[in-house]
Amino acid sequence: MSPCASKTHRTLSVVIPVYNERDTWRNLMDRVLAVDLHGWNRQLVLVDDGSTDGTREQLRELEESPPAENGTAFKVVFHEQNAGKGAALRTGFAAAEGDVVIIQDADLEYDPNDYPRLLAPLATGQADVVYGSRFAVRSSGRGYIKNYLANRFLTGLSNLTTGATLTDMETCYKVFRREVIQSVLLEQNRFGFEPEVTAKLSKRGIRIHEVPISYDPRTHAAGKKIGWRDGLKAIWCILKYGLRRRAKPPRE
Ligand SMILES: Nc1nc2c(ncn2[C@@H]2O[C@H](COP(=O)(O)OP(=O)(O)O)[C@@H](O)[C@H]2O)c(=O)[nH]1
Ligand SMILES: [Mg+2]
Repeated sequence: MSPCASKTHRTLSVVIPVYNERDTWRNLMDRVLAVDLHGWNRQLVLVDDGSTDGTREQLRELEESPPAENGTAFKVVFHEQNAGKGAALRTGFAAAEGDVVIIQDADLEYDPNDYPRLLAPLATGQADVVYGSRFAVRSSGRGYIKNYLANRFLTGLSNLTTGATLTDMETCYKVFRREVIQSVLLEQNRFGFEPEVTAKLSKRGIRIHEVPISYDPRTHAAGKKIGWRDGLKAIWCILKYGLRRRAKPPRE
């Protein structure tokens, strides 16, 4: 079913955290603008996370003269200092105004052509939250074997603590009804965001719907920044948020 089958002219907010991505963010933005969303309007929310490689200045120019794209609104927000992907996302979610919010990294690892397939379960009311899984189909790229194994391990550990049955908890493509993501109190500033949001949604009894997506992994030389320290932090966050009990209602 096409994403607009049940309702047209809804808006998708694409939240893009950007940190030192001068070689990719513009190309990424063009790809986001080129996707056929079958009637959805678009809002792009770009959050510069204190870039020091020239990206910040480029984004200032975009803020002053955004491209005139039909049905697309632009918001550019700047962090004074680098604060991390999680912090950039919190800023982006607060600025989002669409019906649905998707997270889009500013590199070219994920393909915006997957948006219609990610939006479909939300458009039909089947789901409030959708994750794009890189590992649900074998044809998708896997990147470094160490990253692949770390992702599988972290997803398995996360499932054990939340009761979910995800195949890719660490995926960038997380899509939410805006009210849902704006109602989650988030505190992790860096990559701890992924296990934190997954655990907090699961604890609320929100089922996360997964759809397969494609993945074109980049190398460290091409700018990939995530490392083993982020993996250790993810384990800590899975245990911290996953093992935390649901808040009990106060006693009479
Ligand atoms: N690594 C990193 N990425 C950040 C930060 N703030 C925002 N981002 C953005 O968050 C996204 C994810 O980062 P990335 O390095 O691509 O992660 P990776 O591809 O998994 O290594 C990218 O769009 C970054 O530009 C930060 O402090 N560190
Ligand atoms: Mg990336």
